[in-house]
Order: sequence, then structure tokens, then C-alpha cells
Amino acid sequence: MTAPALAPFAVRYRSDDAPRLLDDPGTLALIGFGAGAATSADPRALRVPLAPLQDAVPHEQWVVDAAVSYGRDGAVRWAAGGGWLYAAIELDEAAHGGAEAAAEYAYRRLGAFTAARPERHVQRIWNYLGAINAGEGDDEHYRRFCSGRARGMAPYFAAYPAATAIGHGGAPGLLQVYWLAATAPGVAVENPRQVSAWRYPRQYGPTAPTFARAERLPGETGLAISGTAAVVGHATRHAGDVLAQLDETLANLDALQAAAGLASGFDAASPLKVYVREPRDARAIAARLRARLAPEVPRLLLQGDICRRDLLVEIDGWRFESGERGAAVKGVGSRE
Ligand code: 3EB
Repeated sequence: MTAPALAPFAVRYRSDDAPRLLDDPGTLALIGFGAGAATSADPRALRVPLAPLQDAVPHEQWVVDAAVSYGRDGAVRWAAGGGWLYAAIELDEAAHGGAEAAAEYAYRRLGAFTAARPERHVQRIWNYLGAINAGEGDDEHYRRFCSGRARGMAPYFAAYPAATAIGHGGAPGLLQVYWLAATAPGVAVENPRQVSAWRYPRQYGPTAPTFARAERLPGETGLAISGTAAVVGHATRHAGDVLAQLDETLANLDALQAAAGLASGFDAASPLKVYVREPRDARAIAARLRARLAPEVPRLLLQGDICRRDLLVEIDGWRFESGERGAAVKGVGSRE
């Protein structure tokens, strides 16, 4: 049995309001950021409580060149079309037995839902936790999350997909997990400058983080880039120096793209999210990015707490082809 070809998929930042973007044909997901983002009963809409650190705050829109269906399955909200699946869960950790049990539950729930779908290959995961650095040593919220996540992933994941885990400033117990899956597997990519996260030594916690540095999406549709920070080997570099951390992060992103077989260089089709721990650093980070990135590279600066306390900035994003394939998706739903 041959799987049908995957429709073109892309992610872009759009400044239109939420109802209009949800009306665009092919909209698989619509992520809004910060307290100002609209809430919607539409299962494709998610509000992430990361405060924007820039004036114009776009939505993140996932689009496929195909018809989309969507709905709810208990706590899981989902949308599917063209061989791609968006699935999301939000829960209150206290109502699910605490940080570890809640993470395990979220992954089991999303995992079981996705395993029963034709789009069963998970490519890319986002995890947003409240108070991510609360708690000391192995009690730190992020470390406990890692333990629960690994247990919840175990039945469903043979290999780890790309991921981001960031602390939000919303309700401390709010856990949000959402992912992108497809009918065909992607290919995980590791960074030669970095120890693979699942091999991090014990000093970072009892359960190593379970993610790949990037995932090549099936159908040669693009590259999903995990949260990337100033980690070389397994160690944090440039503690206390946010601009040196940013430069190290960009060096990591260059090496990662090379490892994925791509010429490095972001463009209009490669939206980046930049998580900044200290809002006071946003201006300097934005200026350094203007110096280092082409002006057409879409970027979204958000206040987010990085999982290690000494990390001050982290970047995640995408590479999509900006040529004909990308153009096919860019045209979807455009009313301009
Ligand atoms: C790092 O390189 C930075 O736990 O899912 C980046 C991306 C990081 C994903 C995760 C953590 C995660 O280790 C932290």
C-alpha cells in the first residue's frame, strides 16, 4: 500500500485577526501569543501565554494545500488535512497529580490519539510550562516534566522528534503540549557541536530531555528546528552574556542546517521564534538579529524562560523552500 503524497505544508506569521485567518482554506492551526491574543472555541486555535516583546504581534498560522477537518477528542484538540495533523492538549498539572504525572498523561493522551490516526508519525513538539525553573535541584519543574514526558513517550516513540520546552508566564500549573504529525516519518537530525539531548549527563537531571535537534519533514517539505541555545557539547556557554549566547546559538543553527544538508541561511520562508528570558535584553537581541539575519526573515520575540537557569535566549523555527513548492503554499488562502 502506498501512502498518498503529502500536500505542501508551511508555517508563516500573519498579522490579520484570528477569525479571518481561521477562515483561510487550509488552516491547520493558529497560535496566538500573549494575554492580548484572542481566545476561540475553534479547536485549531491555541493561545500561548508567552508575552510578546515587539510591537506588531502576528499569529503563527500552519497551512496545508488541502482541505482540513478538525474536532475534539476529549481533551485533545486536533485538525488534519493533506497528510498532516495538528494535535494539542492543555491541562492543569495539579488536577493531574502534579508536574510529572501531568506530563505523562499529556503524552499518553496525545500519543494514543495520534497512534490511531493515519498521520501517526510525530515530527515536532512544543511544550509550554508555567514556572519552569521553580524548585531546586532534581525537584525543578523542568526536570520533573522531563521524567513524566519520557514515561508518557515510551509506548509511542521509537525515535525522538524535534521539540521546544519553554516556561511561560501564565498560570503556574498550565501545561500546554502540541505537535505536528504526518502520514510518513521524518528524519531526525543531530548537531555535531552538541551532545544529543537524550545523552546529557546526570548533572542536568535524573531523566535526560527526549528530543532531536531538528527533524527533516517527509516529502522534502522542510526542516523543523528545535529550541536551540548556547549549549556546546552539553555545557552552557557564556553564562551572563546574552549577546554571546545569541552568537553561539546562531553558530549552532548554522551547524544544524549543514548537518541537515541545507546551505545555512534563513529567508522569508523560515519563521523564527526567539525566546528571551529577561525583557530588558529584548532591544539588544533585536538589534543583533537585525545585524545577523536578512531583513525578510520573519521573527517573533517572546518572553520565555529557558529550561536551564543560566540560558538567557533560545531560538526555534523552520526552513521551508522559498521556491515553487513554497510558493504553492504561500498562495493558499491569500486574499491579498
Ligand atoms: C538544550 O539545548 C536547550 O526539553 O524539549 C531545547 C529544546 C531545550 C527542547 C526540551 C530543551 C528542549 O538543551 C533546552
